[in-house]
Amino acid sequence: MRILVTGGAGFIGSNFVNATVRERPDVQVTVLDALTYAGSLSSLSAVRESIDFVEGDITDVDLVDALVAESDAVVHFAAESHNDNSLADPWPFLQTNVSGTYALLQAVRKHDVRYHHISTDEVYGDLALDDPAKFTEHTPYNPSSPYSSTKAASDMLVRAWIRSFGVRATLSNCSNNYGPYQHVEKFIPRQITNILNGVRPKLYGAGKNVRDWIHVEDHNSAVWRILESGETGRTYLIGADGELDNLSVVRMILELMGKDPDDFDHVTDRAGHDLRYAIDSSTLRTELGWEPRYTDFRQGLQATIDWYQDNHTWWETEKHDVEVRYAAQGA
Ligand code: NAD
Ligand code: TDX
Repeated sequence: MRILVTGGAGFIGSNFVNATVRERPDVQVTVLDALTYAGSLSSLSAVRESIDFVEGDITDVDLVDALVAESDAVVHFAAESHNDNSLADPWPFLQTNVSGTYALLQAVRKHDVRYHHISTDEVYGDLALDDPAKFTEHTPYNPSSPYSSTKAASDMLVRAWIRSFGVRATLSNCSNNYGPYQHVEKFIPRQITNILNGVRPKLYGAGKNVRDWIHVEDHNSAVWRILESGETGRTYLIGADGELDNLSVVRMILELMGKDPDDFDHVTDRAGHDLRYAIDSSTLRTELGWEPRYTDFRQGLQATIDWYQDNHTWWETEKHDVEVRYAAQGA
């Protein structure tokens, strides 16, 4: 089987490629990645000899067409992925998330190639803090940010290409991932690397916002399960029942790193900040028999802290640029 992985040098994509090469010797992987600020070839160093790597943009229709023509399946991770960046400059989000997905859909349609679309729970908007409800496959789309609205738009394109052109596609909407190789702009790695640099963690607002954390390896095992056993045309929600408010996460990171749990700063809140995300993944569990393996968040967080501690060179350069950008926003 030959699979094309877009965004394979990013956080989730590189973990997917590393796991695939490790666990599935029968799969030949080609990565297509533009190596934006968020992509790094060093995340693929362990498997570099076993894969084909193409540096290129998913909006390049000729390149995408040629690569899709040679593939049995496409797993589409590539995206502009950070909400704060989408507030500062939405345009790259429109180009990559919407036009890039369009280019891929046209190519899989033309060559009749199986397609899996990676999306987010943020397309559903947010839930109230005191609402026991969770997102399901039937929750109406209601995105809040430029990032989530472009992800919602890309999901809509996939659904239309399934219905109108019979494209053999599945979609998955996953909750917040954590684990190794996550860019230091994101919440958990930002706080870990702040502490490693002797800087206090930065919490947006009061820290009451809730995210539903899942280890990246569990997200990727679900993607493989859907790719192999999912029904085309369907959307699957991926989550591991990991709801926690941001304040608790910051305090846990500080404690695990041997610091005073109150040793953090409150900074300017994100505009339009979604309150709570929560995923009901029962369909994936009952129909496809998937279960997460990382059920102890504290343990997964400790392993993630250890990874950042042991891999300074992976994040040091980006860290400086990211903090300059945050400082300009008062965050
Ligand atoms: P990331 O920002 O770490 O990585 C994105 C990758 O895509 C990078 O390697 C980047 O170079 C590449 N890329 C960006 N624009 C490109 C373009 N025009 N052409 C080719 N490559 C391009 O993102 P991530 O956190 O790994 O997210 C991967 C996917 O998972 C995204 O689709 C995101 O919406 C989705 N998702 C992420 C999370 C999360 O918690 N991180 C949760 C649910 C869904
Ligand atoms: O310094 C910070 N302080 C802080 O309190 C940062 C960077 C974030 N936060 C808060 C904002 C959120 O409530 O932490 C929470 C998590 O923030 P992010 O890591 O930016 O993630 P989020 O906005 O929830 O989106 C993530 O999950 C869904 C990914 O970035 C998306 O790509 C994915 O779709």
